[in-house]
Amino acid sequence: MKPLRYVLGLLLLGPLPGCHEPAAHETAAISGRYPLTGRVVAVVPERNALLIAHEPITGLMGAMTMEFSVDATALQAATKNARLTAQLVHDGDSWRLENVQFNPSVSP
Ligand SMILES: [Cu+2]
Repeated sequence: MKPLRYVLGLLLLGPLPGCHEPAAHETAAISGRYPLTGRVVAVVPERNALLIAHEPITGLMGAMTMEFSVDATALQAATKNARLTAQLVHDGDSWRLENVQFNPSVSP
């Protein structure tokens, strides 16, 4: 019996490093963009990354806390506990956020 989320992952995306078991190597190069909403848990400047507690991403992964690469502008603007929206970009085997918008006024 396969969990529903595993089946959805196969249909829509394929393997997700750190989130699911790799299912098919040939899908690793598929790129995609997904809207992401979450909260900054920590700023990780040594890896140009933010540790983010993100909400479920339909067809991709459930809610969890994980690191995403961001550009220098987003890194400098980020503050702990800030709410944010962004585009999650899956490019090959890298995961990064683009169009990061911080919304500190939005209640958690
Ligand atoms: Cu995740």
